[in-house]
Formats: sequence, C-alpha cells, structure tokens
Amino acid sequence: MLKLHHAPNSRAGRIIWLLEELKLPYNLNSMKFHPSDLKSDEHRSRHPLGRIPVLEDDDITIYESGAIVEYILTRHAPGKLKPEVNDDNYPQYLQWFHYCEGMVMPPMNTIVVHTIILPEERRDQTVLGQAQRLLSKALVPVDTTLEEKEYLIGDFSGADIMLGHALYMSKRLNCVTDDLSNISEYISRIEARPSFQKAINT
Ligand SMILES: N[C@@H](CCC(=O)N[C@@H](CS)C(=O)NCC(=O)O)C(=O)O
Repeated sequence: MLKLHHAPNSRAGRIIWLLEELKLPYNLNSMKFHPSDLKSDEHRSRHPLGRIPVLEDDDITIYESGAIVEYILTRHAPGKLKPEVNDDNYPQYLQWFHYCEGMVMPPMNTIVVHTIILPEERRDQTVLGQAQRLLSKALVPVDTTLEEKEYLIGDFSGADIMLGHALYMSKRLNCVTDDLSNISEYISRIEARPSFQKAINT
C-alpha cells in the first residue's frame, strides 16, 4: 500500500489530491509542519533535508512532489491524467508540469520567507519586491494559456495537480492580481473538485 508522509498546507497536498482523483488507496502519516516532526531522525531517514512530501511504496522511498506525481501516474495509473508521448498535448503537459517548481515556486518561496517565516526585522522589502515582480511575470503566460482552456492542456491532467496547486497557493498569498482573471476562474474550477477540497482540508 502507498504511504504518504504529509503535513497540512504544504506541497504534500498535491499528492493527496492526485491519489484522491485516481481513487487509489493509501496510508497517511500526518506530521506537524514543525521541525520537531520534519527534522526528526526518523523523517530525515526518509528525506535527508527533512521535507515533504515523501512517498513510500513497499521498499521504495521517493521525494520531490513532481517526481512522486510522475511515479504514481506511470506505475499506478497508466493511461490516466497524462497524454501519451505522441499526443499533441504531451509537450505542453511537460512544460506546465515543470513550470510549477521551475518558475512559480522559486519566487513564491522567497515571498513566503519574507512575509511569513522570517521575523519582521529580518524581512527584506527589496528582495520581496523582486520576488513579487518575478512571480507576476511568471503568471502572465499561464493566464494567457487559460484564455480558451478549462485546464492547462484542455483536459484535467497531472500538470494541473502541480501548477494548479501552486496557483491556488499564489492566490492565498494575494499574488494573483485582478487582471489575471483566467487564472482566478481556473482556481475556482479547481476548488470545485471534491478531491482538491479533501487535499487542502487534510
Ligand atoms: N521541490 C520540493 C520542495 C519540498 C519542500 O520544500 N517542501 C516544503 C513544504 S511545501 C517543506 O518540507 N518545508 C519544510 C522545511 O523547509 O523545513 C518538492 O516539490 O517536493
């Protein structure tokens, strides 16, 4: 049975969302989003940096949310939520899937550090401003692609699990401005999915 190591309000929600969409059975190890759990020897034996998500599948342990999504789709749900390699949508699937951790999450991480994590006296407004501008620019092509599509490649796919979750988090950080109306409507569509609700409320 698959086992997911998880903490609330984190990227681990992507994996719950995926497992729920696929109706795959899994066990959950719910941890606190706190060093006492994440940096424990026990959790560092699963992930050397003490991060989440981590997935166990019998004797396999794998981390990195994108790798976990691909692992689950290819090993446990072949043919689902991912176009075939020769499908016209395959390149776009790869692009938006990787745009998440490659382009959206780096500035978002900086924003979280300089608005939430650091004590006020150590927050840097210049660094924060740069990250906010970078994120705003990174969201524009996503908004454009969603102009005529319900989901990133048309049909709902693993790319939505990755980038959709990151966009939802961006909105919660007030980084989705009113001019990005296609993204806002897309986030509403995602929020209407019961599996997404289960993921963000776990
Ligand atoms: N690129 C990694 C990022 C993993 C990561 O940084 N996860 C955060 C939660 S969203 C974490 O574990 N933070 C705890 C910490 O930094 O101590 C992935 O996509 O899985």
